[in-house]
Amino acid sequence: MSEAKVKFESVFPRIVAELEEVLVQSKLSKEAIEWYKKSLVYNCVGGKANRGISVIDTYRILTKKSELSDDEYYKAALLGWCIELLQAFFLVSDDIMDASKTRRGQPCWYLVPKVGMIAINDAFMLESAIYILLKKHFKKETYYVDLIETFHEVTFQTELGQLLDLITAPEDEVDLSKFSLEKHSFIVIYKTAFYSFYLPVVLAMYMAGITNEADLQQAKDVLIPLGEYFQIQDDYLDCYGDPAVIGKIGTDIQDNKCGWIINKALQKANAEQRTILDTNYGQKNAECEATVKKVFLELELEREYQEYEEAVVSDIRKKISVVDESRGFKKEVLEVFLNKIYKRSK
Ligand code: DMA
Ligand code: MG
Ligand code: MG
Ligand code: MG
Repeated sequence: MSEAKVKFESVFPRIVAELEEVLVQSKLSKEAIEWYKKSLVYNCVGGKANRGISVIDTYRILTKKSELSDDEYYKAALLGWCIELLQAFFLVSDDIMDASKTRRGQPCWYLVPKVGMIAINDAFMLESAIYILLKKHFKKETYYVDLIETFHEVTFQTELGQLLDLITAPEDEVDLSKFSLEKHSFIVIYKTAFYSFYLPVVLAMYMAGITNEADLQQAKDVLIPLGEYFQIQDDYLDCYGDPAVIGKIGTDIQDNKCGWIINKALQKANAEQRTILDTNYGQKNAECEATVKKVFLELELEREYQEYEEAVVSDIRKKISVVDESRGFKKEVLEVFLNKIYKRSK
């Protein structure tokens, strides 16, 4: 594990203790307190924590400080953990809605014995923790309201994205003619790019005091395409990734998802292949899924993906190269982000 991640994770027990204290103050039973702690640990730890660590990396770059004081580190890490809590809230609910089986190499939270649909309330409580922590640590800051508004706006954008993702993938009505790469792009920008890419950077910008409208816009102009690329990687890995490496078993084909791979397949398929896709995509059984994957193989979508990746990365690098650093924003923030995800396999 990287040094940055070890340090970031070492902060988490303190966050759990702070949240536990709120329940103690509210006189909750020991059983309830233990439940919440278990949900926090199970759902927040064990991932890559890229989003959370990016807040700290970005803050360091923007303030030009290679070493942060303990206090400063804790504050940046808190914002990072607030994103990880938001992510946990989305993932617990996403796994129920997508009928997924595993996450981060273990059963999805709703599949853990005795949890079941209590996971829905647990998801809400993961989200609520964000605002408890923000109030406790940032209430006195001039940018407190900006933090809260940003979390609320980005949460709503993600929920809009999840709504589109779900209604574009009805369980009982497979109609591939409704899919398109344009729809896909819209869905993934909303469901992934805002909270995974724009949010970590904008939080660090608020903390560093670099909040000129033009700089927020510059950040967004690169981070949204970067987030779109990241979700296309996620779509690719759903089909071609190794479950032992990505920690989850792909569900997109059986779930009738309007993912990148099927959209590329639809562009390239001949009439015969199209018929096979029409009858096998979105069916809840492994044979149909395997048949779909066979067509994907014929269509050489892996090569298609590699070409896409090179093209999009070169485009993003161009966008980064014209970023204006005169007001305090830094290209390096974006370069670091891109390098973290380029050619990722998990
Ligand atoms: C991810 O969509 C979006 C959110 C908001 C969790 P997804 O269902 O493709 O994610 P995963 O592949 O991790 O289940
Ligand atoms: Mg999912
Ligand atoms: Mg999903
Ligand atoms: Mg996915």
